[in-house]
Amino acid sequence: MSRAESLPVETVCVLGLGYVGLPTAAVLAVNGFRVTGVDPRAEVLQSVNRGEVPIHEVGLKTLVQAAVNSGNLHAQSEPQPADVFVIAVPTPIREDHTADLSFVEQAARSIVPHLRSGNLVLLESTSPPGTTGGLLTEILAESGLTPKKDFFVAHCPERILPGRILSELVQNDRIIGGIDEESARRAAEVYRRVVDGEILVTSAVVAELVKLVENAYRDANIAFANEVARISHECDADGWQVIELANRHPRVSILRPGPGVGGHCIPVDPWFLVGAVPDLSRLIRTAREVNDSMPAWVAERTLAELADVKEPKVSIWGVSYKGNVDDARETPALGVLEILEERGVRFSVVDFHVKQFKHPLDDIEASITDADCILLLSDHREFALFEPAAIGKRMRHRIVFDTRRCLPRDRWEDAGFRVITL
Ligand code: SAJ
Repeated sequence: MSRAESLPVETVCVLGLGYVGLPTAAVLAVNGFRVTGVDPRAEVLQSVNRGEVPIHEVGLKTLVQAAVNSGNLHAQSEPQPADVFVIAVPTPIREDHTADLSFVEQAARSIVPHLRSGNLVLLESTSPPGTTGGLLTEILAESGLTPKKDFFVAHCPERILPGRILSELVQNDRIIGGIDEESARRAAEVYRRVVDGEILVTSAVVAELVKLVENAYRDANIAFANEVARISHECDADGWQVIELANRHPRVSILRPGPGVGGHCIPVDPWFLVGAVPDLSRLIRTAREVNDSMPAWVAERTLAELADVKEPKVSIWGVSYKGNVDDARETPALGVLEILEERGVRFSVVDFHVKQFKHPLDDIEASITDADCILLLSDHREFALFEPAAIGKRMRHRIVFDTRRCLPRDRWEDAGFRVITL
């Protein structure tokens, strides 16, 4: 079989301009590729083409501006012919925890009419094992072209951490999994032009599993921390101290307990493993269940603290899924607030990063005035800077439940607060 020639890559079409696709498109553009960014959302296209960004991420605006001003990045609603297609669309789970691959399917189908001999298609979206060599390649083959001969496909999972996207995009090692060696070789060539980290080449299914295992590992470690926190609570011990002291052992490294695990990745990706091989992924499933039980536990502990207070009011500090990011979708805060609401507890939410939320966002003064308890759910850096004495003066009761251990405990206790941690 004679393969399509490998010509220097000049044009790239990135499908999906979200947390992964937009920074990826911008980094490719400032490195000399001519990039078309594709997204169905008109408001995203408009803002990108103006050199603005619809999401808050350190340095992203400057990068997108540079990319657009260089003339190398343009956003539009439909794909167009290119040397390389990069798919960076969401892969959520359905209610029943099965993978929803409809965005990958749509993206692949939208590439089909533009697919040409010699093209390379890269799947960055986290996907269940077998997706790249199966579903994706099969849809692309509907073009009439032959995979591994006319066109090439690789899974290059994104591994960037929201809050550190730009540095991690360039510095992280990249796993490149081809449906064959030639696909992997071609994909590695592209990433080598923009990535400082090492390029590690493997098969598509190994790359799929590596990405899922990374997030399942983090989920299990957080679940372990959460379980330790709950066991310690039952034993009247400080769970944070237990973890901190255990971590002084040279071979122990437990993550931080919290009000639950949010975001679009860690609570989702482990289910792809459970779905693929349910009988063999018992630990991974249990970790998910432990982490999913945390919002209810936090809500119940809050209610228990307020049991003797008439018509309590809670000031909620932070609702994003983690500290210092503006993303409140899939946040554990929603689960906590749902229970408080069901029990008729009044609450008022403060978040300096989040712009849109299910509940109204208040200013700090309004939120703490006459409050009986502060319930801190996201560790935004600003919260640690507040003067507890001034906060306490406005409150009815001085109770703070710091689920992230973000506040300087001594200062809050000196100001007369009862400080609760997990
Ligand atoms: N969390 C804890 N305790 C911890 C660490 C995190 O409760 O010690 C919680 C956070 O508050 C948050 C959730 O876990 O609710 C997830 O946050 P995260 O910072 O661990 O991860 P994400 O979802 O922002 O990004 C992860 C990263 N994966 C790993 O670190 C293995 C990132 O590298 C991936 O690229 C990203 O998922 C993704 O897109 O898959």
